[in-house]
Amino acid sequence: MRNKIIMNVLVLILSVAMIAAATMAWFTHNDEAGNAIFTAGTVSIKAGRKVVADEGEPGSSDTVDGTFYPVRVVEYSPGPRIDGKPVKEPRNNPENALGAPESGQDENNFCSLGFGGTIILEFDHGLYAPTLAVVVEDTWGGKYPLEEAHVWVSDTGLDDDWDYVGKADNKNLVQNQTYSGFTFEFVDIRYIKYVKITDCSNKDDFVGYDPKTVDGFDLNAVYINGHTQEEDNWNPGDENERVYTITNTGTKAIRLRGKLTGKWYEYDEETKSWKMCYLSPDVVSFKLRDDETEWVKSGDDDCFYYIPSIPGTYGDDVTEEDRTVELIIKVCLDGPDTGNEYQGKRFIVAATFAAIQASNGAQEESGWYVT
Ligand SMILES: [Ca+2]
Ligand SMILES: [Ca+2]
Ligand SMILES: [Ca+2]
Repeated sequence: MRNKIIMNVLVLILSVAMIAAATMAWFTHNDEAGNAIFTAGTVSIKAGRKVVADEGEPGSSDTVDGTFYPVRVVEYSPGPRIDGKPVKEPRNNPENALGAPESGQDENNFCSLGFGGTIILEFDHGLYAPTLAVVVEDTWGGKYPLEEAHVWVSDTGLDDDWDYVGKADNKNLVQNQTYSGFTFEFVDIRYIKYVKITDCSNKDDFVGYDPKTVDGFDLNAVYINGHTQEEDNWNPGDENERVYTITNTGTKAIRLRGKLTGKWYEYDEETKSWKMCYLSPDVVSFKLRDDETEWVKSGDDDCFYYIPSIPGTYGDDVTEEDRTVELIIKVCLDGPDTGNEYQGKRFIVAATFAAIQASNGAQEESGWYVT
C-alpha cells in the first residue's frame, strides 16, 4: 500500500502590514539630526499543498506515474558554430528536441545548441517527486570530441529560479545517441515544469573537423520520470478534497485568510499546449467540510478565514507544528450545469494566502472579516 505524504511549497505570499524600519529625528541646539532605528517584528508565511496518494484520504488525487517529455519550446538562444556562422538547418529547429527520443541518423532528430547556446523546454504538467532525468545527445560515430551541456530544472521557469542537476555529454555513445541520466538527491524543488540546457563544449577540441557541423551539443530529447497530480476522471457531481498547509514563518502572531480561484483550459493541438478558455468557472465551487470549526468562509470577499491567531517564531517553546495550519477544501463540480462542452477540459485551481499581524486591530483596519 502506498502511503506517501509529500509537502510541496506552492505559493509564497507575503505579508501585509509590516513596520519596516522607522527613522526618528530630534533637534539639538545646532540643528543636527540623529537617527534611531527600530527593528520591527516580521509577518510572513509559507504555503503549500499536501499530496496524499492514498485514495479516499483528505487531499488524495489520482497521480499518474510515468515518463514525461517536454511539449513546448520556451526559448532557443543558439550560440555560433566554430566558424562563427549560425547553426545550419534543420539542426537549428528547437522542436527537434521535444517529445520522445529518436534513434538512427537524421538531422531532424535533434537541435544543436551552438557554442554557449541555451534551450529552455516546458513540460505539460508539473512533475512531482522526480526520480530521473535523461538528456539524449546525438553524435554519429565513436571518435568525435567531447560535447557537453549544463542541465537545470525549475518549477517556474523564471530567470533566477533554476536548480542545477549536472552536465550531460556524448561520452557513452550507443550507436548514435548518448543517454545522460540525473537524479535529484541534492535538488530541493516542489515540482519540475521546465528544463534548461546550455552548451559548455570547448571549441579548441574541434580543430580540423568540418565546421558546418561543429555546433556544440546536439539535443535529441529530454525526459523525466515522476508523477503528475491531477484528477483524471472528474465528473459532474464530484467533490474532491484538497489540503493546503500554511506555516507562519515570521516572528509575529498572525491572522490568516486564503482565496481559491480557478480557470478552465483546453488543449491546443497546434501549439501542443493548454490554453485558457472561456468556459464558466461558476460550475466549480469551493466549500469547507461540514464539520469544519476553525475556518469560516466570508460571503463578502469569498475568502476563507482562519479564526484563531497563529503564533510566530518569537518565543521559546513555539514549534513548527504550532505555527502550521491546514485548510481542507472541497472542490465541487456542479451536476446539472456542467454540459458536454466541459469534457476533456482542465480546471486549474490556484490558492493564495495572506497574513496580517494579529495585534493592534490590524484586521479591522484592513477590512478583514472579524468573528
Ligand atoms: Ca553531437
Ligand atoms: Ca554538434
Ligand atoms: Ca528529438
